[in-house]
Parts: sequence; C-alpha cells; structure tokens
Amino acid sequence: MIKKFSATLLGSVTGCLLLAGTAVAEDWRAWNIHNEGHPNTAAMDRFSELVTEATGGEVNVQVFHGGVLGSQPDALEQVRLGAIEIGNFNLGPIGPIVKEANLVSLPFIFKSVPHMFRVLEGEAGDVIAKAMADADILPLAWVDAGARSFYSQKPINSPEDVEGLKIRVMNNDLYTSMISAMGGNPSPMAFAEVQQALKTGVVDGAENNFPSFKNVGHFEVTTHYSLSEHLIIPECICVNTSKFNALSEELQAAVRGAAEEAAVYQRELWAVQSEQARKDVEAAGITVNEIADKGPFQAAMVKVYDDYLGANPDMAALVKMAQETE
Ligand code: GTR
Repeated sequence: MIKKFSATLLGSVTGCLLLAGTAVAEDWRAWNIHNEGHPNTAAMDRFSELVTEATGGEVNVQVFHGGVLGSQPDALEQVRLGAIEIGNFNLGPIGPIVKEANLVSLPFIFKSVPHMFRVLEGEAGDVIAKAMADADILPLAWVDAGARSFYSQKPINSPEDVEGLKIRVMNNDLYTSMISAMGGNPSPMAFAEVQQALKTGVVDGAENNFPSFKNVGHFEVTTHYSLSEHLIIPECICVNTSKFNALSEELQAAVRGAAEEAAVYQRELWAVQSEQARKDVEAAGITVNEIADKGPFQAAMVKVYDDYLGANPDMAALVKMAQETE
C-alpha cells in the first residue's frame, strides 16, 4: 500500500517536474559595452523587451550595460562558453577568433556603410555568419557602428601625421599592422582604459566613431578628430550557438525576429545620434577636419593587405566578394 502510494506520489511529482520543465523560462544575460546615451544601449533595452514579448516570457534577456560583465575579448569568451548568452559585439575583436570575420577589419575594404551592409547581406555575410556560428557566436542581426576615424592632439591629414604617434587600437593584429604601416606605434588596449590613457599621455591618440568618442568622454581629453574613416566595422547581436539551438523552432524565430527588429531600431537611432554626437563634440571644442585626399592612407594599406593575404591566402575569395559587391 505504502509502496503503491509512493509510486503514485513519485509519478505525480515527476509529472509536475516535467510540466514545470517545459514552462521554466530561459533567463539570459546580455553584455553591452556602452552606457546610457549610446544608441546601442537603447537598442539592447528594446531587444530585451521584444524578446520577452515575442516569446511570451519564455525567454528573457537581462542586459548589463557599461561593460560590467567584462572587457570585450573576455565577454566574447564568456559567450562562447555559454556563461553569458548574448552580446552586442563589434566584429573587430571577433577577427582573432573567427578568421572570416576579419574581412571587415581590413582598412578601406568598404566604400561606405551601405556598401558594408550590402556585403553582409550577400554571400560574404553568409560565410562570416556560418563561421561565427561554428565558433559559438551566432549573429542574430547586424548593427551599424559607422566609420572609425583618428583623434589626437593634432589634426591628421596624411599617414605621415601618424608617424611616431602611439595610437590605441582594439585587440586585433590587423589594427597593429595598420598603424605600423603608417609609421605609428600601435597600442592594443581595452576600451575601458582608453580615456585615462589619453588623459595621461600613455597614448597620443585613438580611433573610433562619433558616438563612442563622445559617450565615454574621449572628446574631453583630445582636441582634433580627423575624418580618415579607415575602418567601417559592423557589430552584431550575437548569441551562444548551443543555447540558441536548444530552443524550439518557434522560440528561435521569435528571438531572431526580436533581434532583427532591434537592429532596425538601432540603425535609425544610429543615423540620428551619430550626427548629434558630432555636433555635440564640436560644440564642446573639438575641431573636426575632413581629409581632402585619402589616397595616401589607402596606399599605405597595400602592405597590410599583401602581408595579410600572404599569410592567409584562404581569405582572398572573401576579399574579392567584398570588392566586387556594388
Ligand atoms: C566601439 C564599439 C565597441 C568597442 C569600442 C572599442 O565603437 O561599439 O564595441 O569595440 O568601439 O574601440 O573598443
């Protein structure tokens, strides 16, 4: 009798657990390097709302802003391991992990931001996305990060102006080669350290887009922003591949849809807020200079391409795809 009772009890407990199992919500953590006031922060908050809405609360994403979950290279590792599920990552620091992603880190590879998106939306984008997914960083949507330009205590109009300057770059050998090819001294460093390094003269300059230049106060410790636009690097909303694949097809579609909608919103915000960021830093005293002829910068990059493609001949096909995209 007792035996029968326990078996029934056990049966119903297991039943409850199974039922509860299907209803247990996924609570995911998302990494974002930016603070309030940056378009990606608003877009990631919107993404979080959209995910909860679209999945009926079965998947929830809590976004941690300001890089509090770690530096970008560390957070990328965390996402690959599944310790953090999602991140808004720049493809620059993904290059050392996923070779194909390095396409976007070749200086002057894209003619413009729309050209960059056309490449990502074509065959090259599919190759990059697949390689990233295989490395456990699956891109759900691409977002805009404009173009990166140099800033320092003097205007930069030619590669000669970079000569002898110590320039902070993100973590990727292509950027160290890029600065060296102009005669500068590259200094790879975490984003969080750049403001202090500029302030104390540990570096003479750095490079970034207007929203990042403004949002973390780099404009407060430099005087000139020179429109070299040498890199147009996209970003992604990326998820740990296994966690994403473990969701039902319906939930996968809902999460992907939320990321795509958040990316549309991000691009709209970016267009308005990057213009505004430029106006704000100018109003705060930054001199922005156009570079009449970018030819000498591009010429200096021939060596970077030659060395890179010499060491990575398998990247030539992707480079060709990008260059042939109208
Ligand atoms: C920003 C980008 C960040 C980070 C940063 C950097 O523009 O959004 O993800 O890569 O640049 O320079 O480290």
